[in-house]
Amino acid sequence: MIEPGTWSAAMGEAIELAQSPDAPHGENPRVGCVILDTTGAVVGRGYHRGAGTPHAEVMALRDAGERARGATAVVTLEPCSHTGRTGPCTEALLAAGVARVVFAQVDPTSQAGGGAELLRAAGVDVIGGVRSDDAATINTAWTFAVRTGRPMVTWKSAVSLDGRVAGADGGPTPLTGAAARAQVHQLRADVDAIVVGTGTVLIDDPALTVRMAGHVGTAAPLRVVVGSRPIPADARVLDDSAPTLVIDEPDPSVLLTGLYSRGIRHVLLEGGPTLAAAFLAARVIDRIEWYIAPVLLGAGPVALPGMGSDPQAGVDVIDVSVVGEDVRIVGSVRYEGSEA
Ligand code: AOF
Ligand code: ZN
Repeated sequence: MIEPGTWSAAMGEAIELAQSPDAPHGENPRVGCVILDTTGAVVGRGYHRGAGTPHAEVMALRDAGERARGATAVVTLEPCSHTGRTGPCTEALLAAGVARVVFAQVDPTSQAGGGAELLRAAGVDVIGGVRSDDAATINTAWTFAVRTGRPMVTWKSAVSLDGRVAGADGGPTPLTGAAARAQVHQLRADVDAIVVGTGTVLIDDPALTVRMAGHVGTAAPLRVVVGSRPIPADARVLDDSAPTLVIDEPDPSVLLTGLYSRGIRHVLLEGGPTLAAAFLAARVIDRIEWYIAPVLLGAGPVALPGMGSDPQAGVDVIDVSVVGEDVRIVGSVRYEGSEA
């Protein structure tokens, strides 16, 4: 007899597996699975390594082999019921003779959802919603994106105490310290695309790559340069260290829908003020991760140029921390007149 508490602990292990260093963010969710025999012992473990590779359930079933018969599969996401790049996990679980499926997050996609009902109809004991909040945090951006049909957008900016992003000449001004810069590389490593305007490329010439000691190389984020101004052929963003998309698309919503169809689920908006204003006006900035540097510039462009209207967004603060000498604010954006 397996005590219900066993599922919570096993789900904890499945959640850990889902976040393995070589489990990428991106088009597919991160998913972990463990198989427990009738005594509650773990006899199989698996996790998903990205689009096109076997799902977590299949990996765990392979690991368990014959021991999966009569066993309990504990998985962070409802097993899929569809044939996508791989076959349905519901079928794999049934074929292996699994007696019970315990899952956390309901599959929010219309293509793959409904696995729980299918398994129940086939006589499997199915229990959903176990540690679903914990499991959902593994795939916040993916879940948001599949629900809305566009990637989640996190706006990163670094400003002086007086809200400016550059000095009087508008040229590149290093504002934040080394600790904040290191965090930004971690942030880049966690997204699928980094978006800047042509102005940022012309002024700052950023490489927009992940440069981080010990970074386990999942796919480098796509670099996206938006705007109509030509950029020089020797711009660092055009080097061969990561793929780059240069696109003249003035409507942020259209841009984002296009990125979604390329498998992008989380976008990091890194600049500059003109592009940020366009995204804010289109109400597509979802999160902010801002750094405030302890310097008073006194002159120079501010993070958002005048938008000709009252403020239209509030920020629900999730976290405030001191990073080296800088202050970091993480929050989710709430638009006036929108629900929730
Ligand atoms: C995963 N990994 O471990 C599970 C997933 O294109 P496919 O065939 O890889 O299917 C992707 C969908 O399958 C995904 O959006 C999700 O709804 C479901 N479950 N996906 O990538 C997994 N269990
Ligand atoms: Zn599946």
